[in-house]
Amino acid sequence: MRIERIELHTIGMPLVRPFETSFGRQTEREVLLAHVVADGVDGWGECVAGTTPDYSSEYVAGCAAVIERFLAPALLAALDVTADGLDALFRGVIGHRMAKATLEAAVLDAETRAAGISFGERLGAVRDRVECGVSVGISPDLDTLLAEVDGYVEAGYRRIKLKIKPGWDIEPVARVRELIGTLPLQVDANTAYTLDHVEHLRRLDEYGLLLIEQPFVEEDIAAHVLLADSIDTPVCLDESITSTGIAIDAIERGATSIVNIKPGRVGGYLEAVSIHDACRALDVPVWCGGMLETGVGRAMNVALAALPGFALPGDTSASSRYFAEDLTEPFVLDDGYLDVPTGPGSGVEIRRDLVERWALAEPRVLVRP
Ligand code: NPQ
Ligand code: MG
Repeated sequence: MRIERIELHTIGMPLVRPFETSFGRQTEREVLLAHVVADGVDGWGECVAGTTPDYSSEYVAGCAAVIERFLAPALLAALDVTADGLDALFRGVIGHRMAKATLEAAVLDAETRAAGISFGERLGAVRDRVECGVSVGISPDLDTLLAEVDGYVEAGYRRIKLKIKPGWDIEPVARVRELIGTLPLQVDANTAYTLDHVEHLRRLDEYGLLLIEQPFVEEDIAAHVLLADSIDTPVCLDESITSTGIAIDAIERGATSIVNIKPGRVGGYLEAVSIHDACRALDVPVWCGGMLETGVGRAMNVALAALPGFALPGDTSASSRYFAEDLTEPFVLDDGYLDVPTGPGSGVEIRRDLVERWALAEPRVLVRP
């Protein structure tokens, strides 16, 4: 394909409730969207970066800048763009995986729409629906937490994930376990602990958790190996896993026995599939993480989560978990599952009126020189 035009939109979407993690509290989701027009076909990609560089070093305005200055010019200058060729096209830019993933998603969307195939078909999906979990933020108090969890259980979610941090861990886990009985439960620390907490974290073993996600800083694979050796609860890496090579290394060193795959964090859906394939070859189960995506990113994540190695429910929640109104047709839970879209491309249509209504700035329009 030849890319004719790239538009960057930044929008703000109110969250149905504040979402608090060990690194911060969100009340609104700022979202960067890339819209490519290629041979008359539209493609949309969503950037998973947040407003501030707290989950990772990337953030919305930084992604927009690196796209505008470096990635989009490379894309617009190329004579024949394919999703498979983007890795080579973007090789001159180190890192900035979330920015690269945004354009990759848009190109994949355009490519699959032009070919008349779905995202699921393109990536290798083998299921027509996926099992869904939900990520529950840190609450002001235990009663509020229990009420929120109870609502998700009622809604049909098949797995609960609690955000934890020092001072908000054993007791919330104990109380939620008591509330939900044998429903699968896991925790996510978003790097809030240090090796000094190993003995404390061992107390989680009592609650039959599926896994503990990213207890330590992303660079410290060795610390995760130490924890994995002294705790029964499986250790699962999120922030640390930024490529297939790092995933294989972390698995071989014993730092992670389950892997959270987020396409944005690893540079795109094709790298996500590559990590899936590598984990499958090593018999390591994977699951699809979530980054408070709108329907655009959610549709693609649901397609990815339908690949055979995605053995655990993902953070692929319903639209209503985060938004009163989604940017696309809403994803609605059916018996704890979401259907994999079957239409061409991502299979969802973006509501252009909402992109306009929720715009935080004028769109940036980039064209071939
Ligand atoms: C995680 N997501 O698994 C992330 C963390 C996270 C669903 O728990 C803005 C941008 C807000 C990215 C909040 C879930 C975010 C964000 C949380 C990522 O670690
Ligand atoms: Mg996580």
